[in-house]
Amino acid sequence: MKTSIALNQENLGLMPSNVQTPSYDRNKVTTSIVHIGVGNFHRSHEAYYTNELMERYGIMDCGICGIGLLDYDRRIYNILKDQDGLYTLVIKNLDGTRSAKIIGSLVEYIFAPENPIAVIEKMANPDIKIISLTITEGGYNLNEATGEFNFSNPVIVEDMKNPMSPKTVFGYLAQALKLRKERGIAGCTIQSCDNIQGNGDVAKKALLNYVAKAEPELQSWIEKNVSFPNAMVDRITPVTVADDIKNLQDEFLVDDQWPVVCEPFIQWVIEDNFANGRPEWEKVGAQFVKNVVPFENMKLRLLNAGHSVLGMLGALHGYKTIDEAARDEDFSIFLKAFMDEEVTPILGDLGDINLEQYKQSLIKRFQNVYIKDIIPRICLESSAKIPIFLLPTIKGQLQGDAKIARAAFVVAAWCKYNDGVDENGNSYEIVDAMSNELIRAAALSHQTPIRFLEIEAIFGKLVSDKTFVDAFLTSLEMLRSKKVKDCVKEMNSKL
Ligand code: CS2
Repeated sequence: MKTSIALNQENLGLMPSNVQTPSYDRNKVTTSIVHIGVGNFHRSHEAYYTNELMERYGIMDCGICGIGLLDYDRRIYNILKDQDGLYTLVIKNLDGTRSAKIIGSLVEYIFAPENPIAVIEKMANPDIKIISLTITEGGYNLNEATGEFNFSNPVIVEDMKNPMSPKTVFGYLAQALKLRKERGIAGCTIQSCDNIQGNGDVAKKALLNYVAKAEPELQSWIEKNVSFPNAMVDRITPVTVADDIKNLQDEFLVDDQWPVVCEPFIQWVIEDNFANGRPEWEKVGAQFVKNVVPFENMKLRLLNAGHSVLGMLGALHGYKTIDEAARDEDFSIFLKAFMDEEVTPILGDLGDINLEQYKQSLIKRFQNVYIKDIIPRICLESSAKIPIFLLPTIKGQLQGDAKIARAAFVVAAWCKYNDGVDENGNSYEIVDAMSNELIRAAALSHQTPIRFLEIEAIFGKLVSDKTFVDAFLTSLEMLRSKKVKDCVKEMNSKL
């Protein structure tokens, strides 16, 4: 058996021919993008597109400097240090074939807890034109129901007190932009890559809210010199598991401590609103448009909500991965009907997008057996996801013909999910910033079902909408008296 080759710059030339390696000279790459949150998604998406620009067009001035803000990021920092910023992207096709590509666009990395000043200086550096973010849906620190910035969050309180050693993205951005202003450096683009409707607008709102209190004199400078394009981002990127590392060693002889696996599909639709220039990502497939809202609506409410549908129902049933749930005929009929009858009518004008094709392709993507996207990844942080992915559909439908039975059923399944045990008696952890509140509300809902909808930061005024409350109560009662699959079968046959 051949031994695998440790991934680093020096060994690139030793990689077998079935591994694609950067053919460009990484020493010539200059950095103009700072990215906060170098998780798997950034590495399968923005860093991939940028690598393609370097590889296919020799465009070398768009190197990325990754930033890790959380203690948790220490691991990726150490690994990228060992691997000279290189990592492998393994694309798993629907027919079981896979390709391995080494990505070279990540050329620097700073671990913020060890060197906050270096991070502030890097973001303020005149060469940096874009600061991009994948900080998760919950990372914008806004109350889901009221949209208000949460100043009582202890890390925000700390950042206000110690501006030069920030902990949050807002603390860092405020100090870096302040330096840019003081030094007469041009503004930049803050580019959110998170799954949020109007992600650029949300990033802007959160930052301006923070700055209004922390650095009030900076507000008008930001308004004039910084842009916040909205974007729809898409590529299903599961958690990396030990088998992925081993398969990469066995099949491609690459010894990578943290490769990224993903599906072949990729999409990035971006509002063309960049304050200080941008890479020509359109050359490698990104779409620049005037209005990204229809694309966001479609993706968040069909793909992300679709994931939550399969995640919640699948978790109760005891499935482990999304593909298992998506290949369950009862669940996939339910999902397609949810998409057709509850989401499609309120998507509005989507121009020349073929929606039927999009929905069919989503179901195929969910069913990709090689992806093995684990259900806990989908269900984690649902308190930040459901209000973005699912509740807008319910609110939209309540303004129209009020078809919400399936969406309300998923909310009820989420309530039951917070009991922390599936229908086979196996318990699981509720990983959520609001886990205490969710678990408490779910427990109370056994006696008084409406308690779950009284979580104001999630449901806001929906708790007083009779149509929604009735649909939720009916679903929860059904889910507490029979198995989720029987409920779904019944709904599939009746509705
Ligand atoms: C998922 C997303 O987090 C989730 O619940 O729906 O991570 C999804 O896989 C991506 O947005 C796909 O583009």
